Amino acid sequence: MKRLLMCIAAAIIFTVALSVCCFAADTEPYMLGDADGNGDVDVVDAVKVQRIAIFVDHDTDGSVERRADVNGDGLDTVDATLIQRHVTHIKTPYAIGEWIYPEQPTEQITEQPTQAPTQKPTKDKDELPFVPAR
Ligand SMILES: [Ca+2]
Ligand SMILES: [Ca+2]
Repeated sequence: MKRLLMCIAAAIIFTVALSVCCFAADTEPYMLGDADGNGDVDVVDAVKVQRIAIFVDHDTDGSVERRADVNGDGLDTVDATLIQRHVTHIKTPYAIGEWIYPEQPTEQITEQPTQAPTQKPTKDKDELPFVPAR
């Protein structure tokens, strides 16, 4: 039983840590089409996308899809083809090779009370204490 609770606690901690890491990664700038994240778009990126598309390689954290899904419909061989076109200087309608700067999360503005209470509620001196009837 104790081991089961430890496993559940570890799973919860891992999930929270992973979501924090993913959230942080989503705000980092990236080069569109740079599947391997080395700062350049070349044929290696196209091959990586092809390998993922045919399940030879894996995109475990979604970072490759984020960088290499150039047409925004999910990572597939079309993205690999578009990257190959960019590498061979054939024009595409996508911003392959350009840096993408995701919007930074904005701070939540919470409504502040307009005026703090200035006076404590007072008890009426003439008010008699409640005495239950017997
Ligand atoms: Ca690359
Ligand atoms: Ca795509």
